[in-house]
Amino acid sequence: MVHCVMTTPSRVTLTQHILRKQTEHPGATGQLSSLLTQIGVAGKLIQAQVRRAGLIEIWGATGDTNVQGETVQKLDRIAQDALVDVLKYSGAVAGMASEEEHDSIEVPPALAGDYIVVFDPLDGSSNIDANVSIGTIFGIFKRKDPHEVLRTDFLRPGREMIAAGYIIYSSSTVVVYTDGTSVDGFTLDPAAGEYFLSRPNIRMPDKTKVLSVNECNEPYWPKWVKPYVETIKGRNDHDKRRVSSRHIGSLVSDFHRNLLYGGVFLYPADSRTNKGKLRLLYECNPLAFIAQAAGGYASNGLGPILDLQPTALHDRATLIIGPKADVELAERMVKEYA
Ligand code: P6P
Repeated sequence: MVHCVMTTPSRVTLTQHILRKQTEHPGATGQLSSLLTQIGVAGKLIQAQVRRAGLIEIWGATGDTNVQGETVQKLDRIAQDALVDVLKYSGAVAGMASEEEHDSIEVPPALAGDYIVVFDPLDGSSNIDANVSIGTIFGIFKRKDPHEVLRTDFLRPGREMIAAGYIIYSSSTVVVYTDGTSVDGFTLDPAAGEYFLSRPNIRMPDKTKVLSVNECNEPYWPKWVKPYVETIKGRNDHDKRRVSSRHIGSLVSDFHRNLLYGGVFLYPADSRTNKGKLRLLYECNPLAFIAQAAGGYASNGLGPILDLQPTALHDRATLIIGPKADVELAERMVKEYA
């Protein structure tokens, strides 16, 4: 009796999934697979520290400030160092840009590979001391020139990304990534030390059930925001609440919930800065790439986030991200209230 081998294991690991995706690209060298797998390793290293934040005195700020002028939390530095080390020695990366570094980081040519990685090592880190879920956000580009890392390797529209994802450190550690075709979620089994496929082919619901915005910024909002928020809230009637407000101030967590349940997140530019707060390269673009692959949409109010041409590594942008119809509604209201 010949036993046929199951074509799909009962529990698909992150690495198995990545390798299966690789078979869809006959010319693939395996570098992207290695890179994505190594990002998963970095996630394990970071979550091991996040899990112990209050226990090994790494809570609280280092007293330093980063290029954004924000207080650097000790976990920020741990996350930054873990990612840089893992990516530098992955054999797949030529250069990287991080929220925590003023300039891009070039990998020594002897170690360099074909890819460019942009990342926020620990988004939401102002919430660390309150034990609110935080996360790593990353985007991956193919390098432009095989012989040198160019400024334009980083300053390019997000649409040129070939993969993007995030890792959330919460009740469990979850990796969500896309190669632009499907968006897939993996949960770390701490007992096995391995990520297993937990949410294959995530699709963003078309209907908005959640609204995520910091309403205390209302005094600084452009004219279109208040009527937009009221329009969304106005869908609730006497006996049925169709939309709930959920905003925990950790972009990656707010986005993950909205991706699964159907929700709009917005952080508009405000009159204090005339710029948005969120960073284009390593916050807005990766999440916009994921939203698009899941059937959603992300805009700066005037057009797709993914079409924006960055002028500097730490550019900021207005972000409206969620079900396509309600992001497009925001774009119409921006025009109407201009
Ligand atoms: P505000 C966290 O510091 C962060 O960068 C995002 O994760 C989050 O969405 C945003 O800032 C919250 O900003 O101004 O509402 O506190």
